[in-house]
Amino acid sequence: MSLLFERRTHHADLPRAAGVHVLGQRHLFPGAGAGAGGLPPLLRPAQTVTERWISTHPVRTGETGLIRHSDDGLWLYGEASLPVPATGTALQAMTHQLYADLFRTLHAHGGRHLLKLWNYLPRLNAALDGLEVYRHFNIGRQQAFLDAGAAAFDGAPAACALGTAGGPMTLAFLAGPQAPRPVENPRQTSAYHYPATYGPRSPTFSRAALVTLAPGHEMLFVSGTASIVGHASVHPGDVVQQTEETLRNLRAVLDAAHDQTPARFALAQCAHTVYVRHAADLDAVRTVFAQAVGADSPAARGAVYLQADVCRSELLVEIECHGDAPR
Ligand code: 3EB
Repeated sequence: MSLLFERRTHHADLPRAAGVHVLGQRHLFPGAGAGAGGLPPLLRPAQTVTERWISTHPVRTGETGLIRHSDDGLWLYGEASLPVPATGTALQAMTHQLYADLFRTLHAHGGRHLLKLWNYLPRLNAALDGLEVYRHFNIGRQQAFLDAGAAAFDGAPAACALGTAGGPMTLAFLAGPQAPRPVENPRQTSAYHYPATYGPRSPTFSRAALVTLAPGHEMLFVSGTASIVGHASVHPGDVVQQTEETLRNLRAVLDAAHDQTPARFALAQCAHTVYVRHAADLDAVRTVFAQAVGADSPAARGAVYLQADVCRSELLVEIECHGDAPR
């Protein structure tokens, strides 16, 4: 039972081989206002992108509380989207409810394990009742992990958290039959151990999650990665150096993964999503990225660039990716 990822630039009725089933999908739209659907707007490629997680087995869909999910018996994809409340405590409570429903979903499916989460919040860096939206979110998220008895520190899933201009808060996740093997980055403090200067509760994610897709076949989900060394943001105001630092971090995460598996992942072969805070920085980021992975590599040709706020206001770029390899 295989899990596959595909990305296409035409979303209307993609022709697909018989026996291939959509576990989860999202459409990424270009242009201002596209974020109204709860996802960041697409900067590149120019046409709408459809991303799909597909299965070789039929999927069953359902709803658990706020979560809509689909399951092929092994891999479970879920999503939720809802308006963000107007106070900090209500935002914390809503985040907690979303994650509580997510953990209920996993429980109702035989105890599936979170592999990767995508979190999109409107006005991520704005202050709400004296605390950043992202920091309120971190409070509700960590508490929900603790209340569910899920790994909130070592063993947390891979994730990303980005900001949109408006619209609903959107969460999507992939879960699987086995707990992922967490990977940390020796160049960075584990995010779940960030000091309290970054918020009262630390973010809940591992730098990457190593997953066995099938015997002899591994997948690495690399979390959103930015220009952070130790726990400090570096190169404020310099998007080129931030992109270079981010790439050093991505390479360090892959190196750390290679200490845990004989599989060999390559940045040049991964599917990347590049989040750029300022649309005007797109070309500068693309140039650095293409140079690092090779202009003709699958990574450079397939990368998707989205315009989004990164979880610290001084960070201008964040890159996440995933890739598979035989072991
Ligand atoms: C960082 O390294 C950058 O809160 O889920 C990256 C990936 C970041 C995931 C999250 C935040 C998250 O801290 C921000």
